[in-house]
Amino acid sequence: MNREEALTYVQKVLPERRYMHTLGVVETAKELAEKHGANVEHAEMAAILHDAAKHHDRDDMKNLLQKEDMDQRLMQFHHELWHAPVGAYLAKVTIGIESQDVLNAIRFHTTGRAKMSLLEKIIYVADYIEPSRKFTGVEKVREVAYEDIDRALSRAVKQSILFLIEKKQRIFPDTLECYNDVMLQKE
Ligand code: DGI
Ligand code: FE
Ligand code: FE
Ligand code: FE
Repeated sequence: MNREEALTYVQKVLPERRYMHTLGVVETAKELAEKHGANVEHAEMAAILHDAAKHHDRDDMKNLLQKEDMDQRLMQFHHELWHAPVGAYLAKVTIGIESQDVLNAIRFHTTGRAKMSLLEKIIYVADYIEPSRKFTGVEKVREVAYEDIDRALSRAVKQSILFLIEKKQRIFPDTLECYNDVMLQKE
């Protein structure tokens, strides 16, 4: 599928609000990719598809997680985390995306991970700062995203973990490994 077809696909499977969020991530990811010298077409495709599985049937996601040999630790964590790897699966199988970097950017957009590629960082940060995001601390990440993607990632990951602790949610190992990795660089 080309970008138009991929957009039509996600428009069909997502409610209006989530589709608007997706369009915000697309614009932000393209700007960040241009600014930081990443592949703009890859950034656009990953952004279009990043939340493709957000409203996928929960039982079906559970089946796919088992059948398709995804990270089995996900089963013990909040189902909110499942849409990222299932989205990568749909991008590969249904949409026909071949770039492993694009598939990884979708797969790790929720938790992050250690040693993220530039494209993975861009999608993670764009998802966090796109124009319709209003939560506390978003400005702190927006401020630096166009100058220093690593600092933006580091701020976003820190704030996400603090938010999860406040909500008494468990933290997935990839999220913690992402935090430990970004803390190697100085704020
Ligand atoms: O799909 P979006 O709403 O655009 O954003 P997202 O995919 O980045 O995050 C979805 C939710 O996942 C968000 O409320 C935070 C949550 N999340 C991220 N990392 C973890 C997590 N939830 C748990 N329980 N554990 C994590 O490590
Ligand atoms: Fe998401
Ligand atoms: Fe996110
Ligand atoms: Fe999103």
